[in-house]
Amino acid sequence: MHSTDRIVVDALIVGAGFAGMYMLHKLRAAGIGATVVEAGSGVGGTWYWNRYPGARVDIQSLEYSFGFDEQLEQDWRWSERYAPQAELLRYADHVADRFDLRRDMRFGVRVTAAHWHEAAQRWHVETDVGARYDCRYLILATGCLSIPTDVTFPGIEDFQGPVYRTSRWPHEGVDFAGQRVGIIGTGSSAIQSIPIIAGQAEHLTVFQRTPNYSMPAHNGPIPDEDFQAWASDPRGYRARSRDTGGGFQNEARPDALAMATAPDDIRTELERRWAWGGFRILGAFADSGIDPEANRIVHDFIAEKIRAQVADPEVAALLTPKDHPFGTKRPCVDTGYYATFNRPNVALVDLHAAPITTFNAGGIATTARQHDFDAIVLATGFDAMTGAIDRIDLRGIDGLQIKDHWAEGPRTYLGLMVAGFPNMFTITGPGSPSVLTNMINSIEQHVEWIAQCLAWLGQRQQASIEASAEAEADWCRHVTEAVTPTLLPQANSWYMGANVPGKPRMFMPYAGGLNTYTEICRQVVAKGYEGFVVKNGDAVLSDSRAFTSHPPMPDIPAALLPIIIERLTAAGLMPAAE
Ligand code: N01
Repeated sequence: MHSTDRIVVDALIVGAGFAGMYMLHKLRAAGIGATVVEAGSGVGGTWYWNRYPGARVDIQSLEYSFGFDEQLEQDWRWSERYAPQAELLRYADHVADRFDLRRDMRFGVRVTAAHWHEAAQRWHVETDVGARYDCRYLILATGCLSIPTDVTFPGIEDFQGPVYRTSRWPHEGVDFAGQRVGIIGTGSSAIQSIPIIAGQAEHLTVFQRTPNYSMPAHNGPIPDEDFQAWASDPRGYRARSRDTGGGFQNEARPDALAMATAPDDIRTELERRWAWGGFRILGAFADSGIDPEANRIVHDFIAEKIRAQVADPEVAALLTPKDHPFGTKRPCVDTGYYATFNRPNVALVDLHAAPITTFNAGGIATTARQHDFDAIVLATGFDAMTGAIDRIDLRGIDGLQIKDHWAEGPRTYLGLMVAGFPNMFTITGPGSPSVLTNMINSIEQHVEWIAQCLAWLGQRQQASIEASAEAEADWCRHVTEAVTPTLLPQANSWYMGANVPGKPRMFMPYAGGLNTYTEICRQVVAKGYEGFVVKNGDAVLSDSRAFTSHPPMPDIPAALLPIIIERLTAAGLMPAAE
């Protein structure tokens, strides 16, 4: 590698989604030169790629938007409670224009390799278009759900019609009018697109392996009361959103237990939340995420709602989740999903009863029969959280490869840095609350932390920072501690890496909540970047290896303590009682 033909920048940001956009804005404000490289031809990340019919946000738009600029917040008006993809992309474009971000962005550029050069204390970065960069800081804003899984099927190349992936949807759109369409998958992408495709196509066949829980969005214009709650005090509203576990307002009740509530009161509460829509039902009872019996109560309520929406009891039974507790896979939010199965032009195929054997020229053969199609849609998910990072040939100190460092699952400190990879930051990386939260609030918190850190390093003669191996190990243990008391590890979810064959099983996001996490990050800084080693060449400026900023034990209702203690003990995270 010849460093002379490299483009020299202070910071290279990979990805022009909301994370990369705000990171660039923030670094500019701090006087740090930054360039963004982006594989797509425009900004927007998730909302650039996922253009499938029905794609929309499932956190209320009032909360799923940037809060860093008061005027931006005042000037932008969302048309609907849950904005559709096209509007979210317009918003991303608007932000890029408003802050003149594109002049430091390079589109159609995918990073292929990044190697740390210890002597120079810099990253050398290669791209698929030949451009090479030499940067002090490498910031991976590559997204948690940006790389589709490699799912394929025998004979797929023999199918004579088009095969679309929801996450790589043609920009010109697809017209399914008069067509027989098959869709594989029943996750959020499928659940959003199925009602729309069913309305266009002559016939739609849904291939389902695992049914998911879905709650109604009740989408429409933003209700006056919601808008007023926001407009009367946008700053306070945002602060309240960020001061929650999920980064959005959910009326969570940490003291309310389904197991201690009378059945009529449970129903009243669940009905009220179902009528409100979206994720609100998740906040109803503190024990539903921990106690299987409490979870069953919510499950039974949703199962009843599915039966009420689906005319055929057999189809309703097939659509009802059986293999995982409510909330342990990411629940979906839909508009008319279950009722779509009442349409005469929609059929549901249970892949457990009749698995796919092969694709062929006409369509898809299962063990039961042949299904002929004009087009097939794969809504088969993502190599979540690590996929985009794993695909870069990333090498840290002494050539340490990220895929070796992560051979048993992704290890990070705070989801922000990786031991052995100095000056490399991940925005909403594994080990941070990320996908368990309102992403935009998590992104803002990470970007602000990183910008503050780089400004701090700049004041120390451009020092380098690296997570210590001890702090990383400690943080990984804490990530496990945070999730072990819950039911979350019980599902074969993409949170666990379970949807990618061969991927190590490890619960990747931090389940301790965004508010708790934000406070931990604040304390780490207040203690002089504890857990990080800060160097200038060979001179060590600070070296506080341990991570001690553990959050205090949350106030847990006493009734839940036995289950929590049992799980922590079984996982070896707590000594067994004598
Ligand atoms: O992917 P998924 P997604 N044969 O992994 C099935 C976010 N998101 O793109 O569960 C047959 O959830 C698979 O079946 P199974 C959100 O965080 C948000 O829908 O493995 N089926 C499953 O049904 C979401 O959770 C929004 O048995 C196969 C489906 O494909 C995340 O993205 C919208 C198969 C994949 O579901 C991922 O959602 C969309 C095979 N070989 C997405 N392989 C918003 O609303 C996989 N499947 C903001």
